[in-house]
Amino acid sequence: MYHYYNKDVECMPPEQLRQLQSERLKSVAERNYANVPFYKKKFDELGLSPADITGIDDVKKLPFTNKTDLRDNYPYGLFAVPMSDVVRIHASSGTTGKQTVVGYTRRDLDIWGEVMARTLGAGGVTKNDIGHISYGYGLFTGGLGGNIGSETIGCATIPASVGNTKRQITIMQDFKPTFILCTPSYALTLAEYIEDNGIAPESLSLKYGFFGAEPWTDAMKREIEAKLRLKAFDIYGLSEIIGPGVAYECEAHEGLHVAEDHFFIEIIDPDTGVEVEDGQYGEVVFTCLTKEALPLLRYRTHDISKKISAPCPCGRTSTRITKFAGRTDDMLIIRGVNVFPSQVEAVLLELGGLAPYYQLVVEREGSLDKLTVLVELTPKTVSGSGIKDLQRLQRTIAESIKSMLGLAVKVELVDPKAIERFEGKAVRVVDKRDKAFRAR
Ligand code: DLL
Repeated sequence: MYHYYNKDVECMPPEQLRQLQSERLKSVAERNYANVPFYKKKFDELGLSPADITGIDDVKKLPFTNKTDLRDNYPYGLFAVPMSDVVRIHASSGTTGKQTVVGYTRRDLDIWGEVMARTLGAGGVTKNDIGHISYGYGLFTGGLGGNIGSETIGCATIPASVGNTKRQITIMQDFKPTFILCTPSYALTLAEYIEDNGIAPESLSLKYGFFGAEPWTDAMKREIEAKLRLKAFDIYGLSEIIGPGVAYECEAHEGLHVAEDHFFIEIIDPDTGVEVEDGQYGEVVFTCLTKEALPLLRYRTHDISKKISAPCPCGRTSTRITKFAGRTDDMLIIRGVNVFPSQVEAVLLELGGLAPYYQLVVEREGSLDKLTVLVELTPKTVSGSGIKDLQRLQRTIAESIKSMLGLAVKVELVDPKAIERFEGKAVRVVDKRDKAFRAR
């Protein structure tokens, strides 16, 4: 049996959904043209009038929006409502450049509550559950996004935020939350803490966990499920679109459902901007259909996924996409081979005997790029292996990565706990090359 927060909308007949999207697209094109000078200029340059947008297929006529457009119009230049209608501001720091500022009207917050409630509801959460939110509260959208979804369903909600792992575990033991939200890397940190301190995972009474904000593999998911004894769900989103709640996994665990009555999705070839064939990987692009404060048009996420055309057994009708492989800008190009950290993660966790912590270090030696994979051993592997076993393990890892990626890498085994632990998003790549050599 599948669960839903808003079954009527989530399982709406496809023609009705298209009709709704068409009406909403017309309205959002008009609002942007009338209220955002940046979009008016873009429309005018393309010789496009809002009246040319007559249905959802006309989305292709609209201009793309890039992160640089938000930065160039920092902080509020792309807002489509007066500041007096804005009730919340978030920002995403990013790794380079100025931060990106996003705003919400009261109605935008209602939409956020709705899509996050759908996300949690798809995992089976009801108002009888208790939620523990361990995403950061603050300008990052994870904490308050989880919070609004949990409260919208009517769950008792614990705004634990990140950090102080010992305290988090005590809260879980005492307050008995039944679900948790945090990054997959922090879920592993929590799992490690209870393991190290001899705490039984059952004493935490968690039934489900909603993990996202960074790429993670199915192997990582199995690891988290086994260690925390819960069902793990992938949740996706980005601040520019609304925060978490843009797409979510259901109990079929076969990809993510996009909340497409609010966020229209296209998947394009990042080089040409043209939509790829269904089932091909490409860059995900979203158009906000209902947002008021920042209704971005064709926002280029740099995230890579593909559409799944077969209907989902759960009956949801909106577009379903595969788990995210990574971002175009996380992709390393090493001697011509494209490498996503998540591919290395999948290899490592399949092998067994290794801790789920790793880091990719890229250096340039002469004219060649060199990739070193730091792999953390588990205490059990360390105590139970001699030098020869460890050398064999090192070779096996290098060979498995070579057969998966077609790339020779150097593998370094490191002691348990040698790799940094993260409370928020993990840093998987250390790029020591000069900027000029990075394929970004
Ligand atoms: O990370 C919003 C969020 C919070 C999503 C909590 C899920 C849970 P930003 O900080 O703006 O927003 O970062 C957005 O994170 O473009 C992806 O590259 C990445 N990302 C988010 N969710 C996933 C996921 C939040 N489930 C960027 N899988 C996005 C892979 C993800 N990558």
